[in-house]
Amino acid sequence: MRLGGELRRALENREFEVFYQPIMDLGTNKLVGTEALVRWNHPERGLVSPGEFVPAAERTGLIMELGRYVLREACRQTAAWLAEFGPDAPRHVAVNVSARQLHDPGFVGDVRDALGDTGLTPDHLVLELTESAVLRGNQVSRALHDLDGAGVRLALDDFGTGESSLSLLRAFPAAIVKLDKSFVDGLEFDEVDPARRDARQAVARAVIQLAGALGLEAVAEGIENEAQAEQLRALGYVYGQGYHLAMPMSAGKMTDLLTEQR
Ligand code: G
Ligand code: G
Ligand code: MN
Ligand code: NA
Repeated sequence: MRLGGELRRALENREFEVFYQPIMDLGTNKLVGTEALVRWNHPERGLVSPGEFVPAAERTGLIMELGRYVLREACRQTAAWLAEFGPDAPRHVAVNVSARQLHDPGFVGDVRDALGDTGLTPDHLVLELTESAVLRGNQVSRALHDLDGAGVRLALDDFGTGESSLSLLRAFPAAIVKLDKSFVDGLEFDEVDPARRDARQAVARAVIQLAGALGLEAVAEGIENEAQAEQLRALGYVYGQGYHLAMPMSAGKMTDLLTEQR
């Protein structure tokens, strides 16, 4: 079966599962939020990463239905954690949104419905968008302003890798920038090529300064060791995400973690 057809079958069979990766306060090491990351529990292949099927879902348009499922499930689960764990629950969930979803005229309505039906208030939801998704057209801009007006926060994902970061940040109601992991990777040292490390530090510093000047929160992604976390703290980063801090995990595993930390 071709991937497109297989994805439709998988959606019908409820083979997609939402994992959650903690977003941490780098100073206190407390969990502040999560990023929702979809996984495919394939009957033969096991857990399949979104890198392998999100592009196909985008091509076939199935991303619309899959995206609605992830959004709704992430809102439902986060509302449940807030009800069960109160102040110890993650304060927000960040959901990735594809360009194709953002261009759909029904997208803002889908977001409102997901919030309304699950009872999650908009201040607990973050939508992660890439620069290239945001860069296209007036209708997208209108949708983004509507979402911002509704109280949902918008994050620019993979920040620093896109085409026109600076002008985009002025035109777009972002609340959060996520420093791309390519700038965190090798931030701590590079014995072979120290200039490479210096260049990354310069980008990481520029992004935190820009965020400060524009009143945005910055989250550093892809932190894989303590030396990187240390560097980021020294540069002024408050929030971080990465395998060193916590892996993406199932909702059940996250609930166990929240129970232990309570
Ligand atoms: O294979 P890997 O796990 O690295 O792939 C992660 C990619 O898939 C990231 O770019 C991430 O943003 C994207 N992704 C994860 N979950 C979702 C989702 O629910 N919707 C969309 N559109 N992209 C997702
Ligand atoms: O494009 P986006 O930023 O949404 O991608 C998130 C992806 O990065 C997810 O697939 C997630 O599993 C992955 N990820 C999270 N933390 C780390 C990390 O520390 N190192 C690497 N290489 N990938 C990470
Ligand atoms: Mn993301
Ligand atoms: Na990213």
